[in-house]
Amino acid sequence: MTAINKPAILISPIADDVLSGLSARPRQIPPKLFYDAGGSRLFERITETPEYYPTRTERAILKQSAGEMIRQAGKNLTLVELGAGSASKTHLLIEALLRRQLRAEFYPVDVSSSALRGALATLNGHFPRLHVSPIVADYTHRLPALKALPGRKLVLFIGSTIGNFEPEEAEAFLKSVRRSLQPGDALLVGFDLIKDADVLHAAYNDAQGVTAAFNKNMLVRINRELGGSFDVDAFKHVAFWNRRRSRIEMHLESLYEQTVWIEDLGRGFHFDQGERIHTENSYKFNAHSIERLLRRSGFKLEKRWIDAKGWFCVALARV
Ligand code: AVI
Repeated sequence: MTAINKPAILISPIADDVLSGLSARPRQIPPKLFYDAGGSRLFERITETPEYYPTRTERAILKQSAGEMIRQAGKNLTLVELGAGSASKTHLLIEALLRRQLRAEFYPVDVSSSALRGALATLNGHFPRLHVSPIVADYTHRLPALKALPGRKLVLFIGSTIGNFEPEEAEAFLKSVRRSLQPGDALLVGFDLIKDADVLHAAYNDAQGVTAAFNKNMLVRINRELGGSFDVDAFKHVAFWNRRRSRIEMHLESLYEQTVWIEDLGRGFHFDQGERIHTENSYKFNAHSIERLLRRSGFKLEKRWIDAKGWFCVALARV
């Protein structure tokens, strides 16, 4: 008898999120779906637009105060970076660390193995006294066993990614980081601060339209990975400051009444004119909300560094 091998059914890992998100009311697609290779490149381009201040402001704070941050964190540090990507801003902290320690261990954690490979190559070239051990993991689901690592840990969560979590998710996530650490270990987090609505609005509506392309890339990705038939020109990028909830919201708004067929989901989705898909929240903080989030998560805020305009904050918290 000949065994008949059933063909494997290849369903993209984004299928569940897209099906449940587009079936929900209001419709929503989680922001993690932005970051395929094209989306990650578009995000890098956003950070270079004149309007998008967070990346360059955080970098300037690190440039100015990395030495103080490392001194404040303590002696004999082991660095861990969650969502390290290419670890480009981390160079500033590593330089400061290696001015105080002869050798150091660095554990960059990221879902993207290609980003980590890039980080490894550049860091090895730059810092011969640094031992880099990349960890490929989705740290939002399961943190690597940090307790087993040697020395006092300094966990970096920079880039204001904490703002892309819903408040209860941010607290649950920081609690899980807290549980993976020991007393005396430290956490360095980047927070984007509440500021003039015009500055916030411009940062998410850049004149070149890079953020719009980043937002619409979600539809491009669904077309490619799930056989979708989205006409990206039939949706417009919408981003606005929601003062009451202290967040920038991003949406994709249907310009006409239309039905979009998604082959791999075996169904169509009807959109009314003006109907939106909610794609991202980017929460902004103040001194009070930063202190409260850290305290509720089991950390004690120890020191903050803020730029002269008061636009961005890097906070050091202790277990
Ligand atoms: C990655 N994250 C901190 C960015 C932000 O500002 O919330 C993502 C982004 N969305 C639009 N522009 C940038």
